[in-house]
Amino acid sequence: MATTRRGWLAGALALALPSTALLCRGAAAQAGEPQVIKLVAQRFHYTPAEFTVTAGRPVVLEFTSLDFVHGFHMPDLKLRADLPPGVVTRLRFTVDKPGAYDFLCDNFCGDKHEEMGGRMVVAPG
Ligand SMILES: [Cu+2]
Repeated sequence: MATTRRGWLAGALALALPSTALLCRGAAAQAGEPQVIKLVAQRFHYTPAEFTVTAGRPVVLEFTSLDFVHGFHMPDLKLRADLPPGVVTRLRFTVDKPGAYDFLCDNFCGDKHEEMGGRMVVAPG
């Protein structure tokens, strides 16, 4: 796990270093730092159900499930993960294209399972 994390950090740094031009743009100085979004999964919703990230910057979604192995699935980005309770599950990615990306629970979790979903908004960088 630690090796994977270091590998990912090295990759993020390798991507960030050539973009020194961005450092001249104030807030964009953090272009290589991940945007960490904490999400809680619980029958039958994600909290927050909607959140916003910035295009072109790494995103880390940190999930905690309170009650069930929910399934996070964002079809348009081909992202998915099982979310077992009791552990933090992380998904790392970068989205270059601004827009709205819906997500849902794809592990049947009960009578309102079909309502369990949300939306990630990607704002222009
Ligand atoms: Cu669910």
